[in-house]
Amino acid sequence: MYIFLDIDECAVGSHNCGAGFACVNTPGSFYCDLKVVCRDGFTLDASGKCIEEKGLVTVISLCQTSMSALCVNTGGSFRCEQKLVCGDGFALNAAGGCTDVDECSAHTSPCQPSQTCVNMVGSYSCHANAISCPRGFHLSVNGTRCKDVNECLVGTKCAKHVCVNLERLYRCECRTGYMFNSVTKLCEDMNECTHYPGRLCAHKCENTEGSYRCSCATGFKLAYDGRDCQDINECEDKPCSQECTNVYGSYQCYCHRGYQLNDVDGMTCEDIDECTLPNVCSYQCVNTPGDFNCTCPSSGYTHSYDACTCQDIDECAAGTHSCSAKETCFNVQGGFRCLFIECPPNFRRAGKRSEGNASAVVRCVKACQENDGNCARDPVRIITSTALSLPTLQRLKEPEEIVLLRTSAEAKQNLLPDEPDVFDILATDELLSFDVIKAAHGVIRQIKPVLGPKELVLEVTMKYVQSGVVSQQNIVLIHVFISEFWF
Ligand SMILES: [Ca+2]
Ligand SMILES: [Ca+2]
Ligand SMILES: [Ca+2]
Ligand SMILES: [Ca+2]
Repeated sequence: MYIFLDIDECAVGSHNCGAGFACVNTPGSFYCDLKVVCRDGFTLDASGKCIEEKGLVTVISLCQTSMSALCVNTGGSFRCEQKLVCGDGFALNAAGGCTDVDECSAHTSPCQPSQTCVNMVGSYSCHANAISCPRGFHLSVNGTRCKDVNECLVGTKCAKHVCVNLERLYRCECRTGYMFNSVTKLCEDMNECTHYPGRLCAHKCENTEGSYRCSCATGFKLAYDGRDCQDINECEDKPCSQECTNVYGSYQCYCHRGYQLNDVDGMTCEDIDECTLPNVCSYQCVNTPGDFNCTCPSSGYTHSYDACTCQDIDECAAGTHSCSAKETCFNVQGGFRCLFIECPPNFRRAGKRSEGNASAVVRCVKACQENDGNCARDPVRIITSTALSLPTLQRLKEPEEIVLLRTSAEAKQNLLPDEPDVFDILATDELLSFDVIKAAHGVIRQIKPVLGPKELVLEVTMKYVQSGVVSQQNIVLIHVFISEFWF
């Protein structure tokens, strides 16, 4: 900015205003003004009053007295007009006054291009331009105009992408996988998975910075095109402990007979413990990998054809017994017994002795000595001895009929009814595990479980009663051999 120091020419007397003119100071200059402006036909006298023009002399003197007076011929006369001299910055106007010149409106501004010209009365001033450029522009070096800012040269606007400068703004040409966000003005990762749903990957799409990745569901692998999914043949890696079958998207393990698949991993074949299943073996079960064995007691039994049940060896029939010639071999479960049954006194053995007869029934018939009254009066006529082999029955739901007592014709006297009237059990075990009942025939029943090995004798009487008197009594002795096992 220019600073003007004004000199008051009127005060210091350096003006050139003639008499009758007033010096008027202006900033930077001054001008001479008529103190009184007289209309035509009048003129200003020396005292500054307008007087009617009387003659030329006065006027001449007036014209002569002023260097700045202008003599104007009027045809036969003249008049004296004030010749105005305007100071710098002023121009004579049509009315004969001095008017301020607007220097700023001149064709060429008196100020520097970077300055703004401000007109003042009699002068002007230059002010530095205060140009405010809009966003995206900056002032040119000489300050005269706004130039586009090349944002691409400043910082890293588009990061690793191409920055393109535009008038007032810029844009980023994003690399593949990125999209320009016009709000943030940044290249942002494109989420291809949501942008093209279901079109990029056969199974699963996973967005990544600048790209995306396809992946497959369990049981599948990514194909070479990076998009499709192929079934994995899991069996190639031998995941199963035994047999493997590949299926689409998975695989299945199978086990050999005697094994079962582990519930948790579905891959491991585990031996089935058949021995935990009920009734697998009749005696003992030995589990083995993939199989099982049944064992039998160390003697007296053999495996049946199915290898699961134990079968008694009939030593009497096989001839492997050790009974003497006088004894009867009686086969029992798990062994044999050598029986030697003798008839009691006053009884004789009926029928022939049969060797090796497993039924081992010995019938003794009363044979009194002559004149033996007591013997003759004893109603016991026949004592039958026999043997019975029973398994151990752990539980009895209901009485088990074990012997049916049928009376043979020779065992009773004539005129007696077919069946005895009263059946009675005289001897049994201490737990009273057996009884006898009279049904159509007499029936000996086991009514409680008996744990073997155990041997006992059952004694049953059968009475024929006539007129309140026991007319005949038969006795049956049963040697019961209860084996250790249920077989
Ligand atoms: Ca992406
Ligand atoms: Ca598969
Ligand atoms: Ca097994
Ligand atoms: Ca046997």
